[in-house]
Amino acid sequence: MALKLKVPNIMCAGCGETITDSIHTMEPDAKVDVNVQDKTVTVDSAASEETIKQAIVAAGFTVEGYQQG
Ligand SMILES: [Cu+2]
Repeated sequence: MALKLKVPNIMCAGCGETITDSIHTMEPDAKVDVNVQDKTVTVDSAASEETIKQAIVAAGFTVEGYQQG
């Protein structure tokens, strides 16, 4: 299941790495793709959207919404 999350406070590639690391802490097998320009995070994993959202929030970012794809 792929999820695309809008994370408006992504500012640079470093933010993307922080988010990716946080998601991998909870879901080591997740495929994470951060688009700094669009401020979106695409995650392909078996985890629920709530788990992914929590990982992003735990890293200090805000999730504005998500769509299942
Ligand atoms: Cu940054």
